[in-house]
Amino acid sequence: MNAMNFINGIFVDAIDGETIPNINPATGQAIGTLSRSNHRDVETTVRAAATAQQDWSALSMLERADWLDRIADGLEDRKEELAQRESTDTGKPLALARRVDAQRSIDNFRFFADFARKQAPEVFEMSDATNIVHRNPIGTVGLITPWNLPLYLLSWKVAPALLMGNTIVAKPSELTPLTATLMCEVARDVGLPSGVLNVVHGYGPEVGQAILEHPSIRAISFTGGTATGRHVAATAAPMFKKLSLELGGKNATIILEDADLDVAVEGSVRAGFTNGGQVCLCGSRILVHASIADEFTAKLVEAVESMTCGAPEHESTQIGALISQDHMKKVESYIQLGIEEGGVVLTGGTSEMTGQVGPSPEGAFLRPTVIDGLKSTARTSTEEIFGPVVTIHRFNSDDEAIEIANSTEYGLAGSIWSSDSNRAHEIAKRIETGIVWVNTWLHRDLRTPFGGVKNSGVGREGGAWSLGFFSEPLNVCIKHD
Ligand code: TXE
Repeated sequence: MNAMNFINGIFVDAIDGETIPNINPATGQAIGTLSRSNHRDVETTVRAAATAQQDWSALSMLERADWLDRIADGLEDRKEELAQRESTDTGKPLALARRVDAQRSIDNFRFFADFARKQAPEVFEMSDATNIVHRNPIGTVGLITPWNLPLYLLSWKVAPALLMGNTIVAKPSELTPLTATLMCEVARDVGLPSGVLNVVHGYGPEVGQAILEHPSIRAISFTGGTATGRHVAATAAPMFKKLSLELGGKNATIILEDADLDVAVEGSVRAGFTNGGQVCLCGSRILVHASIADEFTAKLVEAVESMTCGAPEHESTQIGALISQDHMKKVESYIQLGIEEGGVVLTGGTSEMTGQVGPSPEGAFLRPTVIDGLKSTARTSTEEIFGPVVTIHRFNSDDEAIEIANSTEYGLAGSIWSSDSNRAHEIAKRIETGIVWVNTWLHRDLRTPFGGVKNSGVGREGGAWSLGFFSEPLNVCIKHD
């Protein structure tokens, strides 16, 4: 199927008529095309979005919350199709796409609708005056999203942006256009006013760049790689656009010597290999207390070797294809680098080492890989690989674990596994990061702040943080008579 732009309530080709092939990474086959848009398409879209903004912002937040519920209902009706499209676009297991991508995309709309209904007026009384804080829309906002959790991450931005009265110009990853298209079909079918939600497809340096540069787009919410994020900031910041950047991660999974080993192994596998390790929150560096390291490592390798890899459509598949052949080559080059840096591959490796995993030789399949013996400062241990590869590091004290955890340029997430939650909490407070889980991973309460420090990004999204980002507060101070 072909993914066309959705502008002013209708699906249209790019003005220049150009397209990009869309490849299913599990088969290597083209499954359709997407529009290859540029600044001309963005110009048309911004005009539509600006026109729609007046009526949309005139609705109350509660009326807009009802629209979010209608979109959620529409997505729910097409949930299976949503999961199928996500799996076909990304190569991820269909079961995962159902459980995570489809479900959480729906949940994002529902969550923000409910959250809006719980908002209390922001009023600050003085002895002689009353302050009333209004949350005004920003106007038209630009949303740029990656390929790893396509609609999940896009809906995480779309829902609060709409709720706060903004209109949207969104650009999904050129590798995964299909579910953004489904969301637009739903928006059209439920009757969302034209021009409120617009999607333009194409390459980052072309249509993405035009969004960054357009003077009428007053805020950019971006999720993607750190290098792209740096470019986004350099382009948008001098125009004083509001910026939210959710970038890469190289997160530590810390196993203390008092952890329940079976629970820690299961958690480490989940943190390391969910979505083939292609989640910015994945725990790709496992830090384990030296006294239990051998036992833990043996159990981890056994668990990883029992994972089912292969055809995304099989119910039992835990690891499907990576996003593309190019990305797989990048991941393989890191495994090779790990070997050159002195690492020992305990299981997995490059496809040359392990042979064909998936159903098709054209598919981007790679066995989950565990590398031991690397210095914690090695490139393989500190750079984001974004694939099914974890490295193991030993520590002898809490201080040493914290030092290793903090020794990357990233600071997005992490997890600590221990039977002493107070001790784990004390360690968590000293990790330079945005979120730490204790004895769990990816356990999300959507009211909490989400985002990173250092090169993992700027700002937070989630609950009140999202409402804050997608609005401009206006304080009215009224002097009492
Ligand atoms: O991301 P990009 P890529 C990491 C991961 C991965 C690396 C590169 O390490 O290997 O980033 O992945 C758009 N102006 N993450 O290349 O390029 C692009 O079209 C405006 C982490 O896919 O950052 C896409 O829509 N937009 C991550 C979006 O930016 C531009 C998830 C993200 O793509 C642009 C994905 C430009 N000049 C990758 N150039 C996470 N944190 O979850 C590109 N884009």
